[in-house]
Amino acid sequence: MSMFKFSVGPWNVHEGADAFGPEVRSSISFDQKLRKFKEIGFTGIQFHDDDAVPDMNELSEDQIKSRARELKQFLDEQGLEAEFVAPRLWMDARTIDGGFTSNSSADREFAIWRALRSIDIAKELGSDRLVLWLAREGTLCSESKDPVLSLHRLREAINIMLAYDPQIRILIEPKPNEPIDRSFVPTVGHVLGFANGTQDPSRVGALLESAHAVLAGLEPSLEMAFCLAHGKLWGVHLNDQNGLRYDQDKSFGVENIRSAFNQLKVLIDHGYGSNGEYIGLDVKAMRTQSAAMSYAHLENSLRIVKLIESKVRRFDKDLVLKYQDARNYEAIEMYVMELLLGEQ
Ligand code: 3MF
Ligand code: MG
Repeated sequence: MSMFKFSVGPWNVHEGADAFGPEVRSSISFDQKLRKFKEIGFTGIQFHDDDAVPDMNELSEDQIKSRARELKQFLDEQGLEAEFVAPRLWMDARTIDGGFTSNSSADREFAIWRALRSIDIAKELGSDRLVLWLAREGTLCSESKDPVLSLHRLREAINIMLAYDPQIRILIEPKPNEPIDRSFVPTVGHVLGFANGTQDPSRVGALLESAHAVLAGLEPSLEMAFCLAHGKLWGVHLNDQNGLRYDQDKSFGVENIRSAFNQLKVLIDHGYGSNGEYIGLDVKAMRTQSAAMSYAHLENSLRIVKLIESKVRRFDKDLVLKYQDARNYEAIEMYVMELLLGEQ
């Protein structure tokens, strides 16, 4: 039995297109995905704004809210909750150059419009969390944007969001690269520094994705620890990543089981979840898989989280304390390896 509640985004079940090839699996409807998520053990849903309200650019602000209310009713009927809403600021023609840091003022205004509508949708869905994955807030060509001005623009945009709704909390999900070459806010350390310069730092925190930390050359469990030490870890996207490659979103723990163990250990040791935080997954099915296998990576990741969670709970703290006192770190290392290999 897990102590945690789990969340997932509809984009985690997808048709398998990548940068070099088209879809390989048929589409599954949104309602069908949500029902299946519930069946396999998720209670929270992560939404992009237009997952929640398709074609929102065509709708008035009132229409957007009323569509969101209809979705809330469906979620209630299914026994599901909205974990967060995130504006999808990387698909539209107006966000080619980024959203909040675009060089075009009209495009920046559009990005802010989407962020405010995302707040409206979150409120209708009963969530106080807005997630910003700053997909294109950086450069492909270093000299194409003034980095300091860009960060001022980002801060101004976030201040507008904070002022728009006094309850909303903003979770920045940093990623060092992809689709851009270099991000202006690449790690959670940057997020927390940046949060301090906003109008209400107490409402700006972080969502840490394991693979994004690996892409920055950092250890995800320590990135989580950094946020936990500041009371700022408000969301996680557990997954895995084989070193410095394209963003892989592999099932949790399949590349680095010791890191996966330490991620869950730091979360459990420091009470993650006690303020309603979800264990979110952000995993992709391999492109080789058939439509019948569309959910296997999610089921596998959930099972891996639970198996590792039980290892963390069996971790012999007294024994390790003794080894720490004796500075016998080889013994700690071997103890952890035996625990993970089923010999303890
Ligand atoms: C990209 C991501 C994103 C975010 C999502 C919610 C598409 O690497 O991780 O997934 O998680 O936009 O913020
Ligand atoms: Mg993510």
